[in-house]
Amino acid sequence: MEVDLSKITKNGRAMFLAYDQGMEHGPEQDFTDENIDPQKILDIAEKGQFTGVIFQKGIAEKYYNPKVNRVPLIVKLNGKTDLREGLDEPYAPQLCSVEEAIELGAAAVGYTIYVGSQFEGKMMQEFSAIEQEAERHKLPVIAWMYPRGKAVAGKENSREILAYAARLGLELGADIIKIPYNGNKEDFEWVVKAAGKTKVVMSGGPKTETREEFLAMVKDVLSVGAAGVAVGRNIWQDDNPLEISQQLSKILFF
Ligand code: FBP
Repeated sequence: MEVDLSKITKNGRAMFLAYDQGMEHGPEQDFTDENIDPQKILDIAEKGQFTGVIFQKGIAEKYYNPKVNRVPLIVKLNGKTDLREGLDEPYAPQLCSVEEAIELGAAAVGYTIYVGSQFEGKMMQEFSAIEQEAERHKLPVIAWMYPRGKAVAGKENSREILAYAARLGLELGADIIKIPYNGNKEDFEWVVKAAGKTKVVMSGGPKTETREEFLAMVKDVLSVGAAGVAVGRNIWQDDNPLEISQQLSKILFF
């Protein structure tokens, strides 16, 4: 059964603000005095009219108030740090349940699968259990489909592996997949086709040198059928996050 995505999309398009990098990369790598404060990111998500803000449960619990905040909450259910050894075979354990996410006010949940990792099977199993539970609550599930690990080393951004990851998302029952763009429109068109009825959103990656570069990538992926973006650093590391949010919103919705 197809789940209703209207709470986390506008005109069928998604504009999600990702803010789980504190866990994934650590404060030194990504944050300034300004954007280390989750409240500031929540304000950007609200004022920038994002269709979802992505938090881990701890930030959701301390900063997000479903009675006050209008931007829909997407709770990331698994995660890992950048510190562990053996990162060439990554595994991000589940840290939050679907039920907990619902109590926090979630309109959707997210989970990363490192496609190609030695622990891929474990993540596929965890994801499947989440998907089953979320479906019972009619809650959309977003899968971060990230090729990683020795089996795909050097091929993470290839058309073949990205399309494989996208297809896996469809076959596992994801409602939306979030996947990197390799900069080649034709490749991404194939990725979108591989995902079938599962919607595809572009994950942002590190901040590009210019805004134009980032916005051009957004236009590219939309032109070949992507349903939007789930981005973080390119927004909240910008000198004027609200201005770039408005530019992004124009591209997505007008
Ligand atoms: P960005 O737009 O900042 O890249 O955020 C997208 C995202 O998927 C985050 O949700 C996550 O924290 C991060 O990228 C993971 O990046 P990576 O696995 O490449 O280090």
